[in-house]
Amino acid sequence: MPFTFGQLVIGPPGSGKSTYCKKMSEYLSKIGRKVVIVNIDPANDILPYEAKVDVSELITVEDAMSHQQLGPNGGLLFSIEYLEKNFTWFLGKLNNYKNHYFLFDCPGQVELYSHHRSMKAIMQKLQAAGFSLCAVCLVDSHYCSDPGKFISALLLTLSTMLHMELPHINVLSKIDLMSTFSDKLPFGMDYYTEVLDLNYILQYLEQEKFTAKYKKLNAALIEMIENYSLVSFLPLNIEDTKTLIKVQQMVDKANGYIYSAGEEKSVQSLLACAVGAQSDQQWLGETQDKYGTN
Ligand SMILES: Nc1nc2c(ncn2[C@@H]2O[C@H](COP(=O)(O)OP(=O)(O)OP(=O)(O)O)[C@@H](O)[C@H]2O)c(=O)[nH]1
Ligand SMILES: [Mg+2]
Repeated sequence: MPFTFGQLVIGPPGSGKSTYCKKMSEYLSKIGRKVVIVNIDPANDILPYEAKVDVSELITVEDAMSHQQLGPNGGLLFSIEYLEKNFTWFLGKLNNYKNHYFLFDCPGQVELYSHHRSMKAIMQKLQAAGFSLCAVCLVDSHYCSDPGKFISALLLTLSTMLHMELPHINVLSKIDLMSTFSDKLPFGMDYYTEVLDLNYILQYLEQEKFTAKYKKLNAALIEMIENYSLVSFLPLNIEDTKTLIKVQQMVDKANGYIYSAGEEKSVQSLLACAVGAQSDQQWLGETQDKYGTN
């Protein structure tokens, strides 16, 4: 069975998921792919793109809230569970777009990816139906401005990677804004993207007036994150096509798109990825210089 390729675009609220789907779709269309954006955020009422498949045709958060007497968060979780129950409807909609590349724009409720079971179940069903997906997890670079926030973002990212069990690319979004808070960054961008020795950031946390218990907790969290050694990020400014291409190349490798048969540009893409891999450090250095975070 030939694979259908795509990206599951996830991350905390406001991290840039919908904007990423719009820009990635524009870029992929330019290089000749037939792209479909699927909105699976039932609270997304204003979309910056045309969603060919939209979960709000099935259910909206307002429906869930009023019929089930739930608050906004409960309504969202109910809606995703409802989508899981109505997977046949969902797959039917997706199947209208044979030979397309899919971008799934997701809600910002992070519990959906870190421990709730429905989103994972939907992805497993899609994989069983022939979809080869890569999770693209966007994290706002503003989290780097505070050591405690950065550690919590790392922890969330790690839990998401372990829970979703998908090929996974983490992205530090809005790096164009990093220079506006560079006075709060004790390290260069590579420290945050490569997740270098976290004991250094612990020292900055310890300068703050927190309790001994809080410091001990963070030391234990850091040790766990480092032991897994799974989390790193690609920097992205959505208006900087170079950074978008880098993400696309890594995603193509992760979901196997570059190895797909019948893809005209597969050799070209393979070469592009190989070249990218050789100069990763150089590329990161250039990006760091460009965004003034050295
Ligand atoms: N400066 C800057 N702003 C960005 C970038 N990417 C997204 N934004 C802005 O960030 C804001 C939130 O973007 P969205 O795409 O709506 O974020 P989202 O993750 O879909 O948000 P929710 O769906 O509410 O969780 C918008 O104002 C975007 O224009 C970026 O790379 N740089
Ligand atoms: Mg959105």
